[in-house]
Amino acid sequence: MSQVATSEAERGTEVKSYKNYIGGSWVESKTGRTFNSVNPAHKDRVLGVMQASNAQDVDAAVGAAEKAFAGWRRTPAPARGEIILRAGLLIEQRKEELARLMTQEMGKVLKEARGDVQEAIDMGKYAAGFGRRPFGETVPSELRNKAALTRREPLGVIGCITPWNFPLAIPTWKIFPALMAGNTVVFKPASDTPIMATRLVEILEEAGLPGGVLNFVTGNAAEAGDPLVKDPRVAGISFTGSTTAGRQIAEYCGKTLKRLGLELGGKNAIVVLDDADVPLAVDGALWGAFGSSGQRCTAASRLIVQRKVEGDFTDLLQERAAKMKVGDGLLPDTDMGPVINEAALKKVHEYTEIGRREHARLVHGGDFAGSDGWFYRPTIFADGRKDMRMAQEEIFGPSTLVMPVGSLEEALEVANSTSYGLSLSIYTNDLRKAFHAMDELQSGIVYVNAPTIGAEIHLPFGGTKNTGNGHREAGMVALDEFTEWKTIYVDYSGRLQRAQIDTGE
Ligand code: UN1
Repeated sequence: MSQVATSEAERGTEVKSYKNYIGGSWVESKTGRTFNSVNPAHKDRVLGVMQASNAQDVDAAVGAAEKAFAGWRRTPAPARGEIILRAGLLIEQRKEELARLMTQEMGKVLKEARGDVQEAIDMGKYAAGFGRRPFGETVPSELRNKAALTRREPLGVIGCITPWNFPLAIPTWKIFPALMAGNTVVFKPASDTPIMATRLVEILEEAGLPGGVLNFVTGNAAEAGDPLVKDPRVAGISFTGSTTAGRQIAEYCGKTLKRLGLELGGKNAIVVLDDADVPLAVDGALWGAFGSSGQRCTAASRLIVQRKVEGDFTDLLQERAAKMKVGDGLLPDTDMGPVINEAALKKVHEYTEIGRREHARLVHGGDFAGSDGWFYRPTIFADGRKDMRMAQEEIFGPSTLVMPVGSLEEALEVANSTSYGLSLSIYTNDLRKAFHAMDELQSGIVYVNAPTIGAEIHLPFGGTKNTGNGHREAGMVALDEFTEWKTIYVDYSGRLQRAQIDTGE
């Protein structure tokens, strides 16, 4: 049986053009310029032609969002929830089609693309429920005949700037809670996965979102992202991407006191102790390091292994990595797809050179894996030390470093020795050691006997140190990024009552 790797979109001669979505209409960019979305597994295949937007387009999008805000914020939250739920259900109906498109545009294997789509479905169902949950508190006043309560208020226009590695899940982590809280949104997706983003906007339109509530512009960071961040009518920015870009955005938002949620880099580690189930830890390491070709903020790019099991662990890891098939993610026997683009491929290989120069021992991979797309072999270095660049810098590709350690304390110290703090994991069968690690690991997410990836949408997601600025996405706390608290006092005593002074009367 021949395997079907290409889709209609890829085989068809006609390449579809996609538009921006502003004020409820699909429109072309004022620049008249376009860019292509390509398949990273077949770099000559153009999937779609996109609008190369600039400040003028962003200006129109923000204007539309600003205009729609008054109506949307007054729309009852349960009614907002109905629309988000419908969007979630539409995504569910189209799960397979969306997953296939995602594999073509982003490269991750179909099974993982389905997982990404599933996260969006989950987020739709979960966020819709925000519409019928109490958001504030009613608390006693220190005075008689006085009520005190709090409630969440939307900020206004939110700019959502999203990455390509989770082209559906991450936009829904931002857009669904932002809309549920009563904000309007301008959405600027990564230029590597704009068709997936377009699909999400189409679905929200179909679900009944009123025009102007969600606006959409495609284009690059300098021409479209930057004006969005700098527009004074934008009350908040939610950004997932590199720490370098996040820092620049934070500088601007700091100066203008604009609300900002950042989800940035990671240098995540799996700790494997002597007493661990080694084959289970190897399963976790393979999934953590090479899932999505290592292109997750949560990827396990360090494997900190106690010396007694390090040899067995590394041998088994190498053996398993050698069996992995790299190729087009639509093919059923592919274990790992390409990286996103040429720059990413070069960066991964540069770190192979850096690893060699730093005298890490190359155990597997370290080379390109075919010329049709941006393929790299799963790469494993051993003999890692915490002062190596390989152990400190985010690679964002299929490359991981085994780092031998002597004791639990040393393992924790090495795990905490980077400037990032997203996801850390430990494999051990010793309850006391597991709990000690939960106390000591410095990261927003800790896993025990599971790899560094696998976050679920109803729990907070985010990291400490240079991974972010303290905000968390997903879970109930997702609303913190997109709301202000309003505290309300109602005095129905009919006389002046002074807090702190007239108490007890
Ligand atoms: C990311 O890498 O940017 O836990 C998000 C995980 C996924 C989300 C990752 N559910 O790996």
